[in-house]
Amino acid sequence: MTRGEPSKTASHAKNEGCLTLSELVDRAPEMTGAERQAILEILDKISEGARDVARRLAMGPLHGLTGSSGHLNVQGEEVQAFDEIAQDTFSGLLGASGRVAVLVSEEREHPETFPCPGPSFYVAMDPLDGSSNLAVSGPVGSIFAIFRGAGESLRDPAKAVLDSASDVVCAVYVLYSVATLLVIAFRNEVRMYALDPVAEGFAPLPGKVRFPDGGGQIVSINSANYTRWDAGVRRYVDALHSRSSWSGRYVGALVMDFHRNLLKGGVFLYPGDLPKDGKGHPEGKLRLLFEAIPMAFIARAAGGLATNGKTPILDIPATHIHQRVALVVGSRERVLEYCHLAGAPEPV
Ligand code: AHM
Ligand code: MG
Repeated sequence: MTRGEPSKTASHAKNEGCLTLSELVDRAPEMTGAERQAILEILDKISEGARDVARRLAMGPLHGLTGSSGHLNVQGEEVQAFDEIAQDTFSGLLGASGRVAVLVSEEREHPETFPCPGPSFYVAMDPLDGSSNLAVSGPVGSIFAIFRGAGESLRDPAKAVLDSASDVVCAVYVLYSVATLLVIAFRNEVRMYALDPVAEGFAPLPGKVRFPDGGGQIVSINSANYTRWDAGVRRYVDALHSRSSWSGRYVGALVMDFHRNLLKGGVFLYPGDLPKDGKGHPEGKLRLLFEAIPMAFIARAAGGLATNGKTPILDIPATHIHQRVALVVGSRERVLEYCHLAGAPEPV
């Protein structure tokens, strides 16, 4: 694959509504020429890593790589073998790009810093989201937020990333499922690319990605936590149960659940839950930098909304790299409905 130019072998690539990566970056708002080149190179590295991770995931069961690595991560969660493989793959590629000055990851306690001669960016990533699904060959993902670097000396890289977290330039997720999809958002549009495993490149799919008209009817939430939610969330779920016009769908991999709701219409929720038997996530389970901010940015670019139930996700101050938040993200209609029924302020 030529740098920044996804494979065009798939038939849909001939459609006029398709954009190569470089065409997409050229249309993105508010960037200098040098920044566009840097972003294109970062996206190129993410594509290369996604292609590699997809190939290795497909071989995972044959190599016995579907279980735990035997370690716990910084947050005390079991690290799967593929969490480490994806971490090393993306960290290696992004670090060597000369375009990423700081990389923070769900899998690393501290930021990594890299030499960066020109315009630089900071990247936050969840290298393998939903990795517990690998035990059953279920879908998983990778998530990236790209922030504009402040261009200062990096005496405190963690602070530099936190200070830049409100300045998202681009957000990306990769879905590894029956197909491998790359979904890229700038402020003005969301585009989708599919991996052609024969040509070994990503080919563009036609058209902008938007939540469907009407906002859809799908609700994705882990209902096993019902008794540990606050009254507003329980009221919302109770109200859904008295209706016929909704469907519950939950895979347990944010990328998959979000992606379905983006294409079909719906909302994903992971609210805070009160601790019980030593388990629980009172602030929410998902991470602000690695999961909530990139998905909120993509949702907004696709016409949707995201909130923690009090504040729009993209307005929450980032105070800690591994900060957790409650997350309600999806179509505008479904998120506003949640706010109405749960008694939460509207995130607009
Ligand atoms: P991970 O990034 O460590 O895999 O954890 C995040 C995952 C999300 O993908 C998913 O939405 C959520 O955790 C599922 O959690 P639960 O099993 O508690 O429903
Ligand atoms: Mg995750």
